[in-house]
Amino acid sequence: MVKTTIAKFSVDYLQILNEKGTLDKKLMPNLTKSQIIWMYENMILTRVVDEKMLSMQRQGRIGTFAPVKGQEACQIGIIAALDKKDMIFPAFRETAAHIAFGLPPENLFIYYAGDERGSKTDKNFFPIAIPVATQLLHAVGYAWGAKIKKDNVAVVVFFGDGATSEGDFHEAMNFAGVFKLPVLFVCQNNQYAISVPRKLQSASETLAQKAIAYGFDGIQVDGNDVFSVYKAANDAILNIKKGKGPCFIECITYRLGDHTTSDDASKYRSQKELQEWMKKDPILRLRDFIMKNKYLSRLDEEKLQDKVKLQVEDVVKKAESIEAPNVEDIFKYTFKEMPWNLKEQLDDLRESMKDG
Ligand SMILES: Cc1ncc(C[n+]2csc(CCOP(=O)(O)OP(=O)(O)O)c2C)c(N)n1
Repeated sequence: MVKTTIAKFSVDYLQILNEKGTLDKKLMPNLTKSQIIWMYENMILTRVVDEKMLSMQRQGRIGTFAPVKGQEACQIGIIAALDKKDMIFPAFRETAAHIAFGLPPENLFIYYAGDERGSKTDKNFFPIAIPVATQLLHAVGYAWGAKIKKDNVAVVVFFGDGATSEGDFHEAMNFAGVFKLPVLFVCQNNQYAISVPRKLQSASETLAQKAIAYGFDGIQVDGNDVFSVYKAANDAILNIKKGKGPCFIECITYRLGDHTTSDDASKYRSQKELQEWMKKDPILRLRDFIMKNKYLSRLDEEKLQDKVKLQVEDVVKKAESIEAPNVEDIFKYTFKEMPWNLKEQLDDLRESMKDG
């Protein structure tokens, strides 16, 4: 009998600015002061939008909403490494990615108020995907098309730790690996899929290692350190654009808020655990770095916070001032030709609206 090791694998973990504020200068990517301030501004803008959404949901002005608090660095670090020609496939918690990629923030308020027009954009950003992991197949299909057309773009797909248990995830990873597709898989491991903790999601030591089984690289990064996320994304995007195939980034992070506005995370997470992660808040970490390096004075930073708050008030005004959508839209866009039963219901609706 012959027994030899035919393959060995390892998974790297990347952290550049740690929770104590110590910077690993050797690993620090080349970022200008204005790029770092751009990251910070987008992070605080996202935080204010998130808080506003929560209060508006409680007032009945928008519907169910999934807060992103705590995950801003995972998304903004990725977006910072992209080009406008690249294509993004979000899940339902990608508020930071939406804002940083330059989509109007008011679209989010419009969408969450139940108006599909909030999904319309001329940017390369797919509509929000509520069914878990479906967007991975859309992304891979798009990437396959891009490869056939020889478009030099990267396709980025965001998803959570829970999505890695879906068949769609494995099918997407397999096709991406086999056809060496230009896809960056961004798994935001925020430790929970609603109430299911990460350790019950998968027996794998890391989620990043799942990429290895499909024939490409996976790396784990500190998802609350925007510099680590940016560096991993930038390296991956360079390789993707050289035609080297897909990459998987597992961002270790934490959802500081509830799963959605219909959830109460205190039922399944301890206050102590939450407090520990609050200390690792990605915004606090970047703010400390910015202040320590005197990129902004205390006054400039306060002014920036005020500017962002006013901006969000304007955004909400804009979102709430658009004309209501046509009720008849409910009946359109699902079938090429409207079936008889929908036609009947549409006629009933028209009649009832005539009555007043
Ligand atoms: C196919 C499908 N199954 C179940 C659900 C209900 N659901 C919504 S979010 C969620 C958990 C998702 O967890 P994860 O992928 O880790 O993302 P996170 O919510 O943590 O961002 C579930 C089960 C759904 N939306 N789609």
